[in-house]
Amino acid sequence: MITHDAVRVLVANWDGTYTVPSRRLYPHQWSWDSAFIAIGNARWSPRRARTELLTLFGAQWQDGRVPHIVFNPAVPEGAYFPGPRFWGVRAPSGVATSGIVQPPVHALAAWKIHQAEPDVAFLRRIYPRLVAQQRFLRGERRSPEGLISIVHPWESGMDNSPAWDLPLQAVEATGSAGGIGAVRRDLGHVSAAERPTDRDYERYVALAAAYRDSGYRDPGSFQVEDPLFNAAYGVAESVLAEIARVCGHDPEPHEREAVRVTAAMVEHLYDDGLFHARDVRTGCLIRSSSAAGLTPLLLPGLPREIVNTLVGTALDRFGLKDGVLPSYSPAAPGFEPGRYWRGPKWINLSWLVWQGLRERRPDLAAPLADGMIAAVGASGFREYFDPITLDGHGSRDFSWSAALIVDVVAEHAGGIVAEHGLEGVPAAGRQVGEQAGRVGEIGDVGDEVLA
Ligand code: 2M8
Repeated sequence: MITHDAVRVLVANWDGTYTVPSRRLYPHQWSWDSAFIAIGNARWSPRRARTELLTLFGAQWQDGRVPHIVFNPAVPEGAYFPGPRFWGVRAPSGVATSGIVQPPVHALAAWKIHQAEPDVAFLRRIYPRLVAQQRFLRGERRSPEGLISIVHPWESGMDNSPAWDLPLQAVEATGSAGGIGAVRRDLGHVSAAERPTDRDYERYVALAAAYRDSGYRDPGSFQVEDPLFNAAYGVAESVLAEIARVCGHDPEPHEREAVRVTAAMVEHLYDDGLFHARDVRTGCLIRSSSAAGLTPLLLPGLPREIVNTLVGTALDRFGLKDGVLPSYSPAAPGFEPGRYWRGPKWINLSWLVWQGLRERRPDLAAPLADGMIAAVGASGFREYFDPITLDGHGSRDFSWSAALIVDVVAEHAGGIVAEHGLEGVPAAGRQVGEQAGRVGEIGDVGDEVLA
């Protein structure tokens, strides 16, 4: 059963207080991965889901930023590049981290965990941390247009998107001794045809080094406002309003901020039926065909006519009705069906758009859910999938693919429910836990994190 297999992947990737995205390719804790993983874990072990988020926020910096990687000190430096020595920084807790961020989907995850198993004490504990995360973004990254910028393609989560090709041209690639190929670890696990080119990697490393050398303060030669990142920021404010209400805080500032950022996105990022990124350095829109441009569907306050136009774009340019959502439109130049973020279908991206469509267009949300299940049914819990053949690419046993499938199966009231239904999910967790001999609701998580 698909839920058993998914839980098995999540159990295998669990490190005691958090889950690695993939054992070999990504052997540490990643920020937005943990949010997606917690959403799936909430369905079978809410306690584990709470621990996942609290572990991540345990590495939050004084300024509120939540680093995109929290390094496991037990993993050798050479297992992942760039590792802790490259970033050269520690959180106040003492753990080594990176210094950049990822889309703030964590408030949404916290709220979903609470919905799966109400726990006001957990919400009270995580709320100030989520607020500090948003405050960092407003304080350090907000442009005069009122939008949040990212300073590295890695901060978008869609690292190798063709949308970044143009702004990356302004970045001078610094050569590394022996060539970047000598330090890249990813190519030891995944074929070069499925990963970014050396040239792109050189630019990623140059940008990260420059940001590091500025004390993680000054945006360097890459500064863009990304629709996915801003949609996540806006949804976080809407959800924080709900959390504030439960915790007895004032929801109004969050509601106002959600309305404000939605309006700024419509004014500055929307054009020709899709949201686009904007290059802060040139002031120009980067017109691309990235599925990031559909994720503002997540925003509850998005005007009706824009929702309708985005749905039209999803159908016409992305082939949504067949349940397939490529990360980049197959009709656009730059589309590559098997290369990381340049066209493949990713489960997290489908899930985000599915969230935005569930109430507004259940007729389209249902095939999208079927499409996610079909992809893992065809190729397993791969990191990404060819959107046409559903062939699997990138790493195997990839955590967010497993976790979000658990969530989709638990929620999706289609024909599949009888086979993999809601009751099946907690049962799968229990059974896999028993088989693994160490995973259950009690005693499967580090108590020090929950204490
Ligand atoms: C990928 O990014 C990392 C760098 O952060 C990498 O390629 O080494 C991206 O898909 C990113 O969105 C994801 O969070 C990370 C771990 O799954 O892998």
